Amino acid sequence: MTGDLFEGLPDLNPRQIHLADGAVLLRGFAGEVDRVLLCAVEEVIAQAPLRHLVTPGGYRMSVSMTCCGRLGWVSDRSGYRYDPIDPASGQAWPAIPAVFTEMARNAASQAGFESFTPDTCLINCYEPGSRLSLHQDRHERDVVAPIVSVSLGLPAVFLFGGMHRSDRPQHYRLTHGDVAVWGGPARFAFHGIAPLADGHHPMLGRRRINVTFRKAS
Ligand code: MD3
Ligand code: FE
Repeated sequence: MTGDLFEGLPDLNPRQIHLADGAVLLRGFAGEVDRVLLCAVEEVIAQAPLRHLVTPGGYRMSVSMTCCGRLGWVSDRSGYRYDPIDPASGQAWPAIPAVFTEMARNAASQAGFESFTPDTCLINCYEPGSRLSLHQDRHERDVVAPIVSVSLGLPAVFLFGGMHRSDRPQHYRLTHGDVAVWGGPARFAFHGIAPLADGHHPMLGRRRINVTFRKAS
């Protein structure tokens, strides 16, 4: 009967947070599969090592990254693009581990996007001080499909802006196991990650890993 006491009171620690039209944060959604996800990340990194991209403007990014799936995100003097070949190996990117696809599909479904099948994953690795400046993700061919992200390791401050770079971003703390689904109008919001604070995570030490799942091709 204790349930009655709390009925009608706002949930002060919700697991599913509505961020914007089409954007949902699923707190701890990947908490139970974190080890399996990290094993899969390690498998990808063994075949396509993390690297610091150099922006078309000549700056080395503080975040290191790699990819798996049909396409990968590459950058050189000619610009940014999705490419079926890993320039570091001259080979195709590793296949998407089954556990990635399943987790992304379940999260998308939870957020109301049925039958999401990602074909491309980006893996970002942050160390203390690494940051990702405000940007839009608009190079994917399928822009109706959402992007799903999972955070592992050290917590980060996620900056969620509006449709214009100059819109003041809202701040959200993303912690180990948090999954977010970005669809609808939110798909084109400016977003970024504030410089990572130092710390220690039991599984990842001084690192944060973010994996995003997309339909890019
Ligand atoms: C909102 N990654 O890989 S994940 C990226 O934590 C990227 O590494 C960040 O931005 C990271 O492009 C943020 C959350 C995220 C991912 C894609 C989005 C938020 C998004 C696309 C549109 C709007
Ligand atoms: Fe992004």
